[in-house]
Amino acid sequence: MRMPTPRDSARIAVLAGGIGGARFLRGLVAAAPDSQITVIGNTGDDIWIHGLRVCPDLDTVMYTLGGGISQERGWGREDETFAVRQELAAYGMEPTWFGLGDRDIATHLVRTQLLNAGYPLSAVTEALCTRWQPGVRLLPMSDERAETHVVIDEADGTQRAIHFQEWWVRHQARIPARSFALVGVEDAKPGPGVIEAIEGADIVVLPPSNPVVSIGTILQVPGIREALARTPAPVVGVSPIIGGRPVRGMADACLTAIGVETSAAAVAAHYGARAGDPPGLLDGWLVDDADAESVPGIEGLGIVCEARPLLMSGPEPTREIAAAALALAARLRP
Ligand code: FO1
Repeated sequence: MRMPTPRDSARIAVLAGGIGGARFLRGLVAAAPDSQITVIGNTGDDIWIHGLRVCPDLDTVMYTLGGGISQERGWGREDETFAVRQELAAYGMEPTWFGLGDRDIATHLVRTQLLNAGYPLSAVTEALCTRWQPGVRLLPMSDERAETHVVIDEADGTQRAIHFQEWWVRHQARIPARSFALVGVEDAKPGPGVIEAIEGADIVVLPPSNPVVSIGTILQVPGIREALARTPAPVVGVSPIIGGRPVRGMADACLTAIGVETSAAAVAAHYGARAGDPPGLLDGWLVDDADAESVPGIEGLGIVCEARPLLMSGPEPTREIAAAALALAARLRP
């Protein structure tokens, strides 16, 4: 069944993280080809590696929508080689646990040179997207540096903060996270165009990205949560949790760390209802059929909720999920 797509060129704002968010965006572009989609990308995962500035979530969106992504990994480039990584390891250059592909390094060299020349990350991202033509406007959540760190317990009982990438990649999120800290966020401002994109949107979508270290990170940038509360656009979210488990990634480890149960209903409650007191984020929420029994409870929070298949098992199912999110937003439009 083909869902209705917005006739006019709707302005859609999407807060997106890495792999799940990028995959959803591919479906959204297909579901609303005439819309103007602005992606507010998470930069809390960003890291300096071997003197290069790496922006994993911005690159995953850019490569995925621009056709350069490694389908197998979900990050980095297709047809990739890792000769430089092997040479760095031969020199004993740490970190060896974070692998930069040879093609991917070109992106980081361009980004690092432009940043060193004084261009803000937003301008650099726009320049990189000129090559990739992702078909959306990709805006960093902030031009200022704010990196996610993870507080973990040391063997001797003390606590230490490590960079998110070390926790995520080196330790595969297996060390329990005590808390997350977005270092520097208090001095960060929303990037150029971010507030305007949210306030001027016809629809705002929270895709099935990690609610803690992707969407949660974006929400910590001063001003963004307030803009979401002000926008006249309906805010619709897509659950990243199906049947009590994250579809991909380690969102469960992140949710546990902040005391939120790993369920579609708990994430909806965590985001909160815009109609709630205090007001939260959501007007609408999509859950998978596996979680259909939680629909009444979520509606009881003041969030309009629908159950449908949410597994992004290919381009067509993903387009249908995105179309369902737009249809739910159309139902909610004031
Ligand atoms: N993930 C890994 O599991 N191992 C890696 O060596 C790795 C390298 C890497 C390089 C560039 C990049 O953009 C992403 C990379 N990632 C790697 C994925 C990255 O940790 C995640 O994409 C996000 O940070 C989480 O969404």
